[in-house]
Amino acid sequence: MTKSTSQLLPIAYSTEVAAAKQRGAPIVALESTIITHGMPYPGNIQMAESVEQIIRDQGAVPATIAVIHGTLHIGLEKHELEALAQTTDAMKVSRADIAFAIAERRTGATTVAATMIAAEHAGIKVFATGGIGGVHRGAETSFDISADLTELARTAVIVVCAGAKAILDVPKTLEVLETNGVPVVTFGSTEFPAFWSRASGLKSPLSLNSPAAIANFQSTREQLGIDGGMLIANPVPEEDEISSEEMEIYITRALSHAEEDEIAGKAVTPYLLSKIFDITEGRSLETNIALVRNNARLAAEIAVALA
Ligand code: PSU
Ligand code: MN
Repeated sequence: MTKSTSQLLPIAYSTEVAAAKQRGAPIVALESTIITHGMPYPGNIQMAESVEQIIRDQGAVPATIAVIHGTLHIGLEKHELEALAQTTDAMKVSRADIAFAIAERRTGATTVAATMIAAEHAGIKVFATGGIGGVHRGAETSFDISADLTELARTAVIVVCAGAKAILDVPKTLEVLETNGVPVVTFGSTEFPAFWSRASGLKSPLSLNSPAAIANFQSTREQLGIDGGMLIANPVPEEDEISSEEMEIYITRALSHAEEDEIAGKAVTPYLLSKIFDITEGRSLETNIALVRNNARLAAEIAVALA
């Protein structure tokens, strides 16, 4: 195993990613908060490994990103991925704290925002995840708006997700993205998807039907000198979805638990995901895994089209 470590920043590329960079092969970034804070073990490692394989099968190279004992990893070796999946005390690092985790030699899993920062630093243009953070319900009093949204506005990475989770205020999430000039493109549909469900009842601001068209749109933005990223929403496959009517019942229940337990800040998203997992007896996790796999496939196709 050869690792290249830069003198300035403790950064390590996996063998596979280092080789891909050298030959200019397409690379797809993957986040790690979904592994440590989004899913229980061992479902999380099964998801992470199968998602990496899907990217390889499409002719691209996966780069799961995390901070391990203060080193920023761009791509994880198999044993590192397995160890991270079993870590119970990893920090959840976003823009505010990714440098803190490195400076203080900590282990941290990167959110969408922090993964975008690391991907751009490593020259990776496409990133696949499950769902992005957004404007939380009740944000008018809590001010809880994910740093993922402002990151999309400033960092030039294409993020492929399954929409915004219905635990959020989805209309307000779309408003904030629009204010920040982030293109929101739904793949193959005119309706913006809601993570576990294909329907949100909201029209997608933009729609495109092929990876080549998405790559061409991004190239055109670059030619115009427009910086920042874009959000690709990829609806969960029909056979894996849970309808929005059914999800709303579970979400309402999870939200009332969160209120009783006075959950706030960074803990909100992981808390709601695990409550919904319990309420649906694991069915939400199956849908979550299916949609991440679906997003990895599309992200790899976009990365290949860009290369
Ligand atoms: N989507 C998932 N599971 C997750 C997340 C998203 O299916 O765990 C994580 C992502 O890392 C996202 C983060 O960036 O939740 C958003 O957290 P917050 O709302 O605290 O910004
Ligand atoms: Mn938040």
